[in-house]
Amino acid sequence: QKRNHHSVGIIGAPFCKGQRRDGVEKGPDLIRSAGLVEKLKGQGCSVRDYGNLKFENVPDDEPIGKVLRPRSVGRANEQLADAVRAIKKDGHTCVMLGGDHSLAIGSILGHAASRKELCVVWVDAHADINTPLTTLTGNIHGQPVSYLIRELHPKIPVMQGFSWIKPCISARDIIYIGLRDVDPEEHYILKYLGVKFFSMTEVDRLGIAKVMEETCDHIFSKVKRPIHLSYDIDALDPSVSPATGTPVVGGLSYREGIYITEQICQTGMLSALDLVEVNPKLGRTEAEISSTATAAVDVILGCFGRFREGSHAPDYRMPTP
Ligand code: 4U7
Ligand code: MN
Ligand code: MN
Ligand code: MN
Repeated sequence: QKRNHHSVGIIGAPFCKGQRRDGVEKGPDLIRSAGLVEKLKGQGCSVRDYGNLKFENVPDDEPIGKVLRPRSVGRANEQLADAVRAIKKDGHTCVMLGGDHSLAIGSILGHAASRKELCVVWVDAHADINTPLTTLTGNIHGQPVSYLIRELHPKIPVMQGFSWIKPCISARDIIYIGLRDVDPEEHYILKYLGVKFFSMTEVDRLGIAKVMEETCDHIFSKVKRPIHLSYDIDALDPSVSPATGTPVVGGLSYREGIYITEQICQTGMLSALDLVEVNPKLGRTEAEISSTATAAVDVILGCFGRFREGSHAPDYRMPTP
């Protein structure tokens, strides 16, 4: 375990149109106001905050089939992809603060523009792999993965706002942790493609340590490669992070959620991180809002070298009397 010299670039994406509940666009500012930048600097990271994106309003954004607000989601992700590409070009590990999980489309595509060989670790209660034709809700935050996987490309209809999107990963390049609310159509897709996943059942059976060992074996089976960690706060149990749009009981404990980040950090390969689905408006009390914000910040800190055992500067010397 060596001392931090992470260089972090933060981009806020106050976007909510990938789902129906407002408030998730307030996620980036809530996470910042819980002290993210100061705490990252306090643990030795250099940080550049690129601020929040300003998303254009797309008028007349009628549904296409079941899919809701496709042009707004498509355009927002195009803007985000450009921003992430620029942050990677500047040499940072990119942290995207959402916003809803539809933003993973732009974040991963922007990342892949410079790191073609990337792999994705998707930490979520949900698989987010519905296609526009399997979705029951029409919400694009339940679909982002389907647009990114090459093997699913023949199953994706052409949609306005999405023509710039070219899939950038194979089914073997993504791994899930924390699943516990998967639609039947999504379960079929996971099995049909042979996608690797650790649902909460595997977390229970193996324990989080073995899950992370096997995760690293899987993603680094040939060579070590850049990791895109897409972390939906609803992966954590709602007792830890209640202020989110689609909470599901029986989630990761705070400790399991943080352990994942410590292990990803220790690979030395984290190249981009999404922290999404924090919705301050869905906290029923101030305590619920602040525990969700704290969990989000702690997930990010864990990704950048915070170890629970503590740490010290290599040049530290004890005071002598
Ligand atoms: B999240 C759902 F039907 N599968 O498609 C859907 F249960 O980004 C949920 O993981 C999607 O929060 C959840 O709408 C999206 C539903
Ligand atoms: Mn999600
Ligand atoms: Mn989810
Ligand atoms: Mn959710």
